[in-house]
Amino acid sequence: MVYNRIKHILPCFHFNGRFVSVEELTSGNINSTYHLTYKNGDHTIQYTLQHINRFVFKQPEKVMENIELVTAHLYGDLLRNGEDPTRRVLELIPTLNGNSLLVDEAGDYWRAYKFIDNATPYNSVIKPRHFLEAGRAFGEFQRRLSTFPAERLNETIPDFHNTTRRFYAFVAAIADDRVGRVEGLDDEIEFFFDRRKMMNEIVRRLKTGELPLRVTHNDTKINNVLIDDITDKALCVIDLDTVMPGSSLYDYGDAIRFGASTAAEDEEDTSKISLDMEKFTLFTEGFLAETNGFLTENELKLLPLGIKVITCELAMRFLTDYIDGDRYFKVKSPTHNLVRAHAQMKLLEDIEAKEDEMYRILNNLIGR
Ligand code: ADP
Ligand code: GN1
Ligand code: MG
Repeated sequence: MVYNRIKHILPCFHFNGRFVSVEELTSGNINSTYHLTYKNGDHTIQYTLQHINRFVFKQPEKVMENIELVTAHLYGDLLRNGEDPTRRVLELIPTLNGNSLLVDEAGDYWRAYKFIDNATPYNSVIKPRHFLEAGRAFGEFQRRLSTFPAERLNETIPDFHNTTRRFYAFVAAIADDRVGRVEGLDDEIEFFFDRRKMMNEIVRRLKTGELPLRVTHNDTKINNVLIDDITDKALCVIDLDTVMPGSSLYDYGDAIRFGASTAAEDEEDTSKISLDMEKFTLFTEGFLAETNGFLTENELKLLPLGIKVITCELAMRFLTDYIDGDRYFKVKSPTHNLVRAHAQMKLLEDIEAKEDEMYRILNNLIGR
């Protein structure tokens, strides 16, 4: 029962009122999230309680430090610009000791936020307008954080989007073959070896300074934006665990990879998977509306490279985890990571085929 997993945690946070119910939210691949409902008289108050995955986040204190800094900056920036921060920024709930992080007796790490209600994190684009809004939201996130010094943030997962390092990890997993899954994967392995040079294209430009290091979200799936149920406008960017110094190309690219695909990230029937160019255009419009003023010319003109590199990176991460015995991503079956890898490989092939068209559309939008 879900309640039994969290009941020892509830008295440790400043939750207001009487506990009523808990529901597990299962959309994420890493942490466990619980939606809590409390009542104070007639007043209903909701929270999210999250159990932090220690295999992925080795130093949860550093993750929370980043989240505290970033949410405070976003809150201040909204106020400074005369905007109401209510429901626009994640709000941490402190523990009774006044910390943002709780360590329980088993050594597990927990944190809680105020739940933003009457808003939906979509797993796929149902109304096209939502994707334009998502583009705007992730662009706005970068714009507001462009005045935050990136060096003040901890690198909570070192080399998170260092695709070149990810390739080395992939090669090491093949060599280890921990669970005997490498046999029969020749085509998949060749697929990534063939793209080895392309994978280095963003890392190389970050090193030469051709692309700047920025404060980025690093996990820009559309379900990490809450859309207001009444106005259909983007309200708040959530899931701030991976906010770190990074490249704007990855944030832009990952959002398109996930949201502009015609099928789910783990679709088994790869014939259903392609890149929807209308959705690509919508997101790009929203993103540019917020970022055209401050992204450098290099960043703007290279945005589609982000889509290609991040899709390749994630496909390879899924295959690496499959070879490694499913230690990183939550899986629903022993082949789930392989299915995910195949889906992202198919999407990448379609992205490669549409590359020229993407640059053409982007250039038109930039020039408008
Ligand atoms: P994960 O890393 O597992 O994706 P998220 O932080 O995105 O974790 O949270 C998982 C889900 O919990 C989200 O998709 C959303 O449905 C819900 N959620 C998380 N925080 C909030 C919040 N403050 N308000 C409303 N819903 C939230
Ligand atoms: C993980 O937890 P979630 O679902 O938001 C992963 C991302 C991947 C994503 C793929 C910390 O994100 O990098 O792109 O799965 N997060 C981490 O769905 O590795
Ligand atoms: Mg999420």
